[in-house]
Amino acid sequence: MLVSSRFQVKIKEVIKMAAMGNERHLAAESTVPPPPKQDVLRVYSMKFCPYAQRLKLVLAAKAVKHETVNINLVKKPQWYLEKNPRGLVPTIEINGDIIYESDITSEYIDKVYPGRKIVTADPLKRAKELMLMGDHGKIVGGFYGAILAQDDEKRAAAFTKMSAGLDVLDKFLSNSPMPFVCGEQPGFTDYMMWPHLERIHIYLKLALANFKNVQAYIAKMEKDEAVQACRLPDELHKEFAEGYKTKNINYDIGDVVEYNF
Ligand SMILES: N[C@@H](CCC(=O)N[C@@H](CS)C(=O)NCC(=O)O)C(=O)O
Repeated sequence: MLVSSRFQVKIKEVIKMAAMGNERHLAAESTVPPPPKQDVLRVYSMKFCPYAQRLKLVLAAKAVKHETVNINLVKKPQWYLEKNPRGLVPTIEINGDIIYESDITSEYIDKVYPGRKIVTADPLKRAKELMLMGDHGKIVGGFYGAILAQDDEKRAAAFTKMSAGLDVLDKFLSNSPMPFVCGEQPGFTDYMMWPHLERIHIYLKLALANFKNVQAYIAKMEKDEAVQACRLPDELHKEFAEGYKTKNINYDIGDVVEYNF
């Protein structure tokens, strides 16, 4: 059967979007979903959350099957706070156990599921990656500062902060013979850093202007299969960021699927 190329693009787009989970975001009035079935991994997420995306990238890189329950973080259900008292996503639930925090859940997944090992095993390399992650905090802080800045002074301060972190990453990349922070292919640290870099690349591009190594690195990361699987359309990201900025968040934009618990 002949399938039009426009239709194929649409299918590709739907597959890509599905990795972040198109499930409706459950809000305060929702009832607690039944627990996941035996050995089924459930991820509590939010489609546009960069921290949930870290975990989703690791799940995609290791091809770990899971189900997604999306949470409305502005109107959080009480039942969700009982699972994760911090009220943040991501959280995972499996066989009655709950784990939260993006780095902790991602590292747990890497340890217990088959597939390639994502966390760098070499202690010296890992220590250097952890120091880099410390500086990545400046990129993250600057990123939120830049989105929420109400005036030029605050925006400039946020860009300065972002630049300080990007400068460290740029130098790290220029001093490394490897294409990715973790080596020949993206690993844990690449996936922990990617979601905020992706967003900067999508809607704060100017911040990257002076960092040629970071730009080249982003271009390489964009070709990674896990990165592509977790990529939402730029327009949707921009729409969400606009709602975030104006405190008028709509989580259920783009495709939305209902649950069949
Ligand atoms: N330290 C957490 C941060 C997660 C986080 O901030 N997630 C945001 C969504 S992107 C959230 O749940 N926000 C809800 C809130 O702040 O109440 C992690 O690494 O998982």
